[in-house]
Amino acid sequence: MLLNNNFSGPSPGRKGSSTERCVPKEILFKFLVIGDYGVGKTAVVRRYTDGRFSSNYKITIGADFSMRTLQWDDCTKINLQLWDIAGHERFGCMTRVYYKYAVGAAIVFDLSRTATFQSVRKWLKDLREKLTLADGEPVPVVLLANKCDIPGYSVQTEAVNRFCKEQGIQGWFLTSAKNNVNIDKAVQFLVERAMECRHREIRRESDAILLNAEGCEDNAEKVDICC
Ligand SMILES: Nc1nc2c(ncn2[C@@H]2O[C@H](COP(=O)(O)OP(=O)(O)O)[C@@H](O)[C@H]2O)c(=O)[nH]1
Ligand SMILES: [Mg+2]
Repeated sequence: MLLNNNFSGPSPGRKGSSTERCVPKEILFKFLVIGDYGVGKTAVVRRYTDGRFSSNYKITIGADFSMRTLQWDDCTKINLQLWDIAGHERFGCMTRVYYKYAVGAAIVFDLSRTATFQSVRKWLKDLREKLTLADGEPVPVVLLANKCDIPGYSVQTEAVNRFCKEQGIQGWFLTSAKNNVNIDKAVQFLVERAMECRHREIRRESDAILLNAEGCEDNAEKVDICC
């Protein structure tokens, strides 16, 4: 298992005021990086976590994960785990194990190979069948149209737009792991969506606690009256 733990300094995320006092928090986000073989999943992950590109990656067996730490705001650090799932594992029973506890996914395709774009639909279906957030909502997804450095690519951007709208994919980016185009932006987008889901979950939990507490007060009053 590959572990690159880079610390990246002040976040592009939401800023907290330095005068505000807060309890320091560390969050772990597990993100999946999925898509057909050869689309550049390993290259994307290495670019994001190492800042490097190689034209010759060893084939990924099963799954690797790499880490990068983000300072989200003055109080919050996010430890981001990027799980690079081998393309040939697709729809096998192992993906279910790798998907577990993930809170976001980047689906990658190769702009110069139309078939890899057509596969995105299957990857998305597989993901949504096997994984939901704790509240039952689908995990946020970002689509990476990779290898945009290759001139004259065959997949049309209007087709990607249409597909994302139709499938409820929140965002997509033209990326190049080779030339470092939009990789940080795409991951940042996913982190923001995952943070929104996390806040929704926290709100839901505190509402439930509040409701329970109100229920207790009601019961307490009833007890008072009857005794
Ligand atoms: N031109 C170009 N080649 C890329 C890019 N990303 C990956 N590659 C190449 O595509 C091939 C497959 O990449 P890899 O990351 O191993 O794909 P994976 O099987 O999805 O993990 C390798 O030769 C990479 O160097 C990119 O953005 N542009
Ligand atoms: Mg790989």
